[in-house]
Amino acid sequence: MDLDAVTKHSALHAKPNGLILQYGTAGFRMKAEHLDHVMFRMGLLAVLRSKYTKSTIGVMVTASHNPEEDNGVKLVDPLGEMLAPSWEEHATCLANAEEEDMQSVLMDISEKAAVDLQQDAFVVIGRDTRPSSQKLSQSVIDGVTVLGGQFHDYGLLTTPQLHYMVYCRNTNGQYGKATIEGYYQKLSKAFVELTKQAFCSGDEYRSLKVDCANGIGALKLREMEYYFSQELSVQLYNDGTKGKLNHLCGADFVKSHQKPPQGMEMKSNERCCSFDGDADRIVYYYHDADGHFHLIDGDKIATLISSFLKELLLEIGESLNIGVVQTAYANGSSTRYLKEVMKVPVYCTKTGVKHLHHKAQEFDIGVYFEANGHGTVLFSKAAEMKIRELAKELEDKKRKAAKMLENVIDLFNQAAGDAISDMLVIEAILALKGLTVQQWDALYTDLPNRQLKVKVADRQLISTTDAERQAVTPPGLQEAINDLVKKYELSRAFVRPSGTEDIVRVYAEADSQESADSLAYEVSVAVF
Ligand code: 16G
Ligand code: ZN
Repeated sequence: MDLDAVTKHSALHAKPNGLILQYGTAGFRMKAEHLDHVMFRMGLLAVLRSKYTKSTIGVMVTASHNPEEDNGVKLVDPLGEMLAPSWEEHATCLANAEEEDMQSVLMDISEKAAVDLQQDAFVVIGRDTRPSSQKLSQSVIDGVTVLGGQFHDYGLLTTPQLHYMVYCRNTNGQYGKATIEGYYQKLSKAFVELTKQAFCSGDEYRSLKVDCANGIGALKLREMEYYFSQELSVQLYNDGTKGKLNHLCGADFVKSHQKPPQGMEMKSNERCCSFDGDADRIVYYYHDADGHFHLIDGDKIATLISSFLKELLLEIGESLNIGVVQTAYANGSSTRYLKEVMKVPVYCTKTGVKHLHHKAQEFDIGVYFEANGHGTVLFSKAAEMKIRELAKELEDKKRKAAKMLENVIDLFNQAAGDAISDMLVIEAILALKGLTVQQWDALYTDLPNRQLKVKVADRQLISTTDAERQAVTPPGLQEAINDLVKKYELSRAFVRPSGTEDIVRVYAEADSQESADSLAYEVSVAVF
């Protein structure tokens, strides 16, 4: 490690005085102008991580659904997962090191983690369409090269595409080809194969309006469209040619405001969906004949997908276990429907994809979605092998079901929640089952709910347990929430400190919107 070179280059990416950051659920995220030093340092860290894991590591420059002025950075681990928690701490230390301590902090991390410094390092880099992203990704590259790491810069990619590239590269191409064409071809082939089986292929199933949040999703969907345009035609809105990234559009806007994005022309009962700014989240929606807006969020996506998978498993007669993973934000109706009607086991984890992903790995087939639309389905290696065998061995209907499952495995991004991949899965299922968007929506009725943000002096005073559903501190808070919840029917409420903003989040649901609103309000008063 040429520490003098590090010092020299680090000075060119100086840390603003007094700035302290933490590597959180979304990596580092803040105003782009303060991030140059973080990018350089994450380039350094990616090299150490790559040496340590003897694998390719990914660095993604994005701030997802945040405003255009923000940016952020996340490291991607060898199998396409989020960075391991112990290294999140190293990331935080390195990002906060004063200039004169850079050498010692780097040495410290290398020693603590027992990094073999002689090992080669390889880092792949991707970025979203923010004006600041290109320059910031150059700073990452500067960090990588100063430590002697090799790199490949993919340039513009969606976040899940970068996860895919990392996964492909570390599995010797077994998962797929680590190129953008490789990604398009793998997913499109699976999608085309799957939809071939659709007996309901009338026009109404074949077109979809997509709000791309004025982000990278538009570029990538446009490139990919050609590969599946025979089966599905997509009309892109908020494609970045006019509007501002994430401004009044995108999955986060639609989910939190419960209304359509600006610029979308919605006819009644037409299927529409929104990606977020880095295309790792998706939500669907439509206007009914009366002009009412209906949101179909991650919970309903998980339900549609799980029921489809369960039917296929029944068809092939294999007892592979399936589990659904949600967070505390999952609508109570979805949890009840999954457990009681569909009879699938449901688990709740803390907010943040890494928690859901980790839990989902425990099952043969693990379905995970956050209500905000981030999720995917994971197949264990054993389940995948079994399914691929059955697709060869079985006959007739069983074989057809096994083949469909095989295509579903290929269509889901096994490394991360992926708006493009999820969209194609959903479109295939709707076509195969002959379901309209209203029929899908009618699976169950969401309980009215309300989310509020509360500004407090120190949000860390609130700590939680039971997958964030119970407050442990401050003393008395949980008892107060319990008393409030008792006043309403079908009610539930929780509070948790946000991992991405300096606020406390309150969630409440109840039998009517009025009740949910007032319960949320009362709980936020109890927090304050
Ligand atoms: C991050 C998480 C997302 C989570 C959100 C919660 C990842 C890739 N992203 O964006 O899953 O829903 O944080 O934010 O893990 P909050 O802590 O502010 O509520
Ligand atoms: Zn995102």
